[in-house]
Amino acid sequence: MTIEVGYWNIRGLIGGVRLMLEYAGADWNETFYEAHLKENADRKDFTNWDRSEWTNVKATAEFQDGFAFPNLPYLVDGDVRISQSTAMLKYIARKFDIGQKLSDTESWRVDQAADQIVDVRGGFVGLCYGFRTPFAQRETYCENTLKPQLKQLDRYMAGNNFVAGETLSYVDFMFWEILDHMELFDASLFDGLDNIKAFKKRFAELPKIAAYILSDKFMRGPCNNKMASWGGDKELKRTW
Ligand SMILES: N[C@@H](CCC(=O)N[C@@H](CS)C(=O)NCC(=O)O)C(=O)O
Repeated sequence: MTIEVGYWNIRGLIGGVRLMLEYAGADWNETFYEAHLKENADRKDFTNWDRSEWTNVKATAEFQDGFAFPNLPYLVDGDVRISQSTAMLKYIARKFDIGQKLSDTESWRVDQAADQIVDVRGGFVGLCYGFRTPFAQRETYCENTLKPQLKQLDRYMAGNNFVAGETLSYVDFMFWEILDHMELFDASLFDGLDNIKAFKKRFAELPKIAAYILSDKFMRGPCNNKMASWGGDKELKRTW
């Protein structure tokens, strides 16, 4: 049975899910939704974006009754209907037996890192869209918040091949995905962070991942939706 996923036509929260579906060799298919700017409207004002391609689908009985929490991204696998990107990753990992035999230490390392990565990612994405930190404050945000957070994550990876330790698990997919967005935003964020750099390379060299990244199926950009101050275009242009 084909696994169906749906999301905006960006990497955003689904990039890690795409990586894992490819790594697992799953039969999967994706529905893309687009936000459209209303005529002559200011693109930075979020209310000027018409999201009806998705909200019309979200309003249907199939989505309102079929999902506990209708949202993007979502996953449908037969009778299984899941939203929440981390729950989707964990579902796919269980289905394809990825990282299911963790030691006690590996288990809490994965759980702890998953929550931390969600927090760090939320801050970074909130900067890219400007809804948590004004984009004009990116330099101070990177120096005072993001770089110290990355330094902690770098220390977490010291002596470990993957986030758990030796075992690849769902959290590696969400970690690599947001690290890739950050590297595309500003590669110098990783200066001096040799453990993060080594992890990023190691993960990208897993044969299934390497093949996917090289394929036409892989989306390098956009990382974010079109109203973002960075990452909303395919080319991921820097405007500063
Ligand atoms: N915690 C959720 C966040 C979901 C979310 O914020 N989705 C955004 C895109 S990143 C959205 O546009 N949702 C559509 C909606 O609100 O209907 C997850 O990890 O999946």
